[in-house]
Amino acid sequence: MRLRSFNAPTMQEAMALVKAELGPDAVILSTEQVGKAVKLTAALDRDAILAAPPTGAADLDPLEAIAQALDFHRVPVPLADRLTQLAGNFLLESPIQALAGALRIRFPSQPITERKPLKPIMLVGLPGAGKTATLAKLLARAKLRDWPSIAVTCDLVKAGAVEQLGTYAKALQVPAYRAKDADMLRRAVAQAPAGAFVIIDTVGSNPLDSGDLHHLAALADSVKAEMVLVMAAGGCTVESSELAQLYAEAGAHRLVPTRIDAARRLGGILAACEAGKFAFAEFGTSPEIASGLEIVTAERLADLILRPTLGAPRDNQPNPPANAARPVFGNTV
Ligand SMILES: Nc1nc2c(ncn2[C@@H]2O[C@H](COP(=O)(O)OP(=O)(O)OP(=O)(O)O)[C@@H](O)[C@H]2O)c(=O)[nH]1
Ligand SMILES: [Mg+2]
Repeated sequence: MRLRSFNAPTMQEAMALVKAELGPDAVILSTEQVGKAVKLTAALDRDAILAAPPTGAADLDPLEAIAQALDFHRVPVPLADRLTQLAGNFLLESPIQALAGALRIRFPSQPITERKPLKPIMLVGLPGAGKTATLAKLLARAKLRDWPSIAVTCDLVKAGAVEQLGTYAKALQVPAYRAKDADMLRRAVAQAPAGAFVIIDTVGSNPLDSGDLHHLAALADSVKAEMVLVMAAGGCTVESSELAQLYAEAGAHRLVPTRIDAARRLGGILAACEAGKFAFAEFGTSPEIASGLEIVTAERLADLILRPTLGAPRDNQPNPPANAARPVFGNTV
């Protein structure tokens, strides 16, 4: 069996190298993100690979395991078929590696806190989606990176919304502003030191109401902000994808799925991401502000998708015991 590793900036380029060097019969054994490059390990002798003992929990045919899992999550059939087909290119040792390979191609990952955003980030989404909690989690991550930051809320409607932001901002020692319209938002954002991370909260919106979407687009436009959709996992796939598409049409390009820890089925957020042609930003994986936001790799997402059907328990982040030290919000909640 000839084993070879290939490094390239993108998966497609790595695949092209494999094909050029080993020919069309090469089998992808593993994929790995190494810094900004993709490392792909491939082999030529397919029979030898098939004869090797499986490394994962699955004694099932890997593609069958993937198809079953996608069905369990109610992933829309055309998307499930495409993912399974793509996963076939990453045969055959573990279904997690194969599905991760497919997810990496289909769902780009662009975390907000990987490098300091050049534009203000404006979080939008349905009422209760997790926008304000996500704002606080992003601020906490920015704090860890020593980024100067400011927070602005445009939610002057919900009772307690300003106080909610104020509590988070005070704990993180981040200046916080309220803005009831585009003019005030412009003035608030102008207070930010040069190069600061600017994050904007919005009132829960109704994407079926074009007035709501126009209002969000006007707010974003007034400060050249990037709209980021926040959406709770576990929703109906059709509903999630249709609503996501409306937010995409209003100008959102990235998606923060929240409540991953409390969702049994992830088809809704996969369908939403696909329908809106979004990239995944961070994922909300617990209500904890200090630890509830994760950069979810393709492998971790594949693991989350496959776990229920492979029979393994969900590996949720455990909540810390009530008396455990909470690094950022120790005295505020
Ligand atoms: N389990 C879990 N709960 C979360 C997560 N993200 C947010 N929440 C909870 O979801 C609830 C709503 O969160 P908010 O951040 O207030 O939601 P919002 O979108 O700002 O709500 P509105 O301002 O009313 O539109 C809160 O109880 C949060 O703690 C998550 O990733 N996991
Ligand atoms: Mg809110």
